[in-house]
Amino acid sequence: MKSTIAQDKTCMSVPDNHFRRDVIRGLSARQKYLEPKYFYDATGDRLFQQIMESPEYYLTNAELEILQRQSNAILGSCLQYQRRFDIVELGAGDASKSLFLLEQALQRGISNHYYPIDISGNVIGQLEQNIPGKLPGLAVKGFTGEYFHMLDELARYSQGPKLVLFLGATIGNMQPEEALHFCRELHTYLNEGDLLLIGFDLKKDPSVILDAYNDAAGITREFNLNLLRRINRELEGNFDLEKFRHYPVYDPGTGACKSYLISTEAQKVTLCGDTEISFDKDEAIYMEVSQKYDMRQIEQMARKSGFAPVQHFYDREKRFVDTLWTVPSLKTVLGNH
Ligand code: AVI
Repeated sequence: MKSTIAQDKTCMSVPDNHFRRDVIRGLSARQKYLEPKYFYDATGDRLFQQIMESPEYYLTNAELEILQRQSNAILGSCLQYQRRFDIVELGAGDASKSLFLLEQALQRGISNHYYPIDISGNVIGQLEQNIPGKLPGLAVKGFTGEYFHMLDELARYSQGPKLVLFLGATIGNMQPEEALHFCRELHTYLNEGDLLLIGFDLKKDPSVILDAYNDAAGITREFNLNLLRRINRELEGNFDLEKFRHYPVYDPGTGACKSYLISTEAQKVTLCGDTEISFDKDEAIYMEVSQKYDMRQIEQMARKSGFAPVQHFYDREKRFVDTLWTVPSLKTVLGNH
């Protein structure tokens, strides 16, 4: 399979930004790819909301059930390590799940500071506006930007013990090695006794997983195609969406559920005025991984990144887990070797 790619020549009408550079780099690679963070423009946000409400996408309800039913137990477990702590959330979104935990933590006098971090300023603005009305007494200070940059910022506001939430199986959108690297880096921002509650989607019946990324109403298909639409709009692209097919695959051996867009014919697409991308018939654009884990892999990831697993919280059907990890004391770490 051979495809020819013209170099990006500077086109004045399309600004030279990260999106432009990342799209051109991805579509010029041998295995073409697009970065999933770019799914989330205003239409992408709306489509993702619809995915979460679709009957096939079990992840959101499974995790909601965990937070609804077990927030008290989660906090009980945290109390073994800290009497009071600030709650930090990475990728807070609308915080609809974390609200259960925040409410219990506030009522029990365990926490009255919530620091949501999100890449979207819109999301943070909404949280700062809405949460104080729902949970009076909870101080909310949001941060807009990349997680680790914002954790650096946060250090100026919160120096005490922390519970960090990283929910929604967002870690699944990283390859396993990348996820491990991410957890290691997160560990460097935390202190002994700090806590991390992290959501993983679990390996299960492969057809249940595949259906979640191939819903009958075609919302996930639209969600993927919308990124081509975004390229058309923001980078003066001319993708014909009719000529790309949504193709998700799940490998029960590795736990990787990957989404591709397949070019249904040989074609050329132009971006940014004069950058030409050639597609062979049946050539794939790799769009996203949604990695599934088993508990052995999760515990291994905790230990390899310097955390100690504390307790696992499952939904009733054991489809999903929110697992609580802590930063152990150096004494404990050395004692284990
Ligand atoms: C955000 N993330 C955890 C979703 C997932 O399940 O990987 C994104 C998604 N992509 C298609 N459907 C949902």
